[in-house]
Amino acid sequence: MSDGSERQPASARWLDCRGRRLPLDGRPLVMGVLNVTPDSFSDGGRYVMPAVALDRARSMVEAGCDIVDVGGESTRPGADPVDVATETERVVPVVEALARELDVPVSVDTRKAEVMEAAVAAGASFINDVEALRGEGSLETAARLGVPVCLMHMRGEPRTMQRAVVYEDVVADVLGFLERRVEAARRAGIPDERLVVDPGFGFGKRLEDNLALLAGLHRFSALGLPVLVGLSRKSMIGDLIGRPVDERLSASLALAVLAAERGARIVRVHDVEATVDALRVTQAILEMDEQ
Ligand code: HH2
Repeated sequence: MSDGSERQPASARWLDCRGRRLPLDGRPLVMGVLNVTPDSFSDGGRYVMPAVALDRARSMVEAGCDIVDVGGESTRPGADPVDVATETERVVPVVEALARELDVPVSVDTRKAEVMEAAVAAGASFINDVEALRGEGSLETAARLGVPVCLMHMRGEPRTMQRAVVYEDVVADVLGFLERRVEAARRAGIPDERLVVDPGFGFGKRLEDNLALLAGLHRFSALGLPVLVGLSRKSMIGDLIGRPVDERLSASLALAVLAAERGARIVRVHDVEATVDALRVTQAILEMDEQ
C-alpha cells in the first residue's frame, strides 16, 4: 500500500483493464457513453436492443473512443432507482456482445455489487460507480473482481441529490470525500493502480458548484490518481447557454478542453469524434507547455 511519497504521478501510468492497457500519459482517454436505459437524459431509449447498442459502440470505437461505458440505470437528477434484475437484464447482454466484438475495454456504470459481478463475468473490465463503492457489498466485490474502478462524488442519491444543496467549499468538500473513499478502497485491497477519481459534475451540485469544481480541477491531481470527468451535454451547459441537450456539442467540447488543461486523464462523452479531435489539438499544446 502506498503512503503517498512513492506514488507515481498519474501521467506516468497505465490503466490495466484485464490485460488491455490504456495509456495515461498521452491525450486524455475518451470514454464513450452508452446508456441502455429507457430514460437517460441524453440518449435514453435509443440503444436498448443489444444489436443497436453494438452498432453504436462500434461507431464510437471507429471515432476513436478508448473505452465504452455501459449503463443500465439513469442517474440524472430525479431519476427513480431500478432493481438489480432489471439493470442486469439491460446491461449483461450488451456488455457480453461488446466485450466479444470490440477491441477496447468495456466499462459498467453501476452502483450495485450484483451488477458489477454479472457485468465483469460477461466481460466488462472497468467499473464506473457514481456512489464510489458505498453500496452494500460494493467495496468487497470490486476488490475481488480485480478491475479498475472509478470512484465518483455524489451528494445524496439521484432522486434527491439536487434538493437543498449547500457546500462550504465545494472543491475541498469533494476532495475530502474522494480522499476518504480512496482510503476505504485501499483498505479493502484495491491498489492505486486500479483507482480513478471523479468529482461528479451535476451530482448534487448547483451551477456555481460545478463551475468552481471545473475551475479548481487541477487540485484533484494531488490525489495522485487519474481524474475522470463527465461534463458532456450536462444541465450546467443548459443553465449557461439555454440550449437543449442535442445542441450542447460546442459547449461540451469547450469544457472537455478546459478539463484536459486542468489535468483530467479520462473524459466521459456522448460525442466521441469531435471530442477526440478537440483533445488531440489540446494535447499538442499541453506537450509544448511541458517542454
Ligand atoms: N455522469 C452520468 C453518468 N455516469 N459516471 C461518471 N464517472 N461521471 C459522470 O459525470 C457521470 C457518470 C450522467 O450522464 P448520462 O449517463 O449521460 O445520463 P443518465 O445518468 O441519465 O443515464
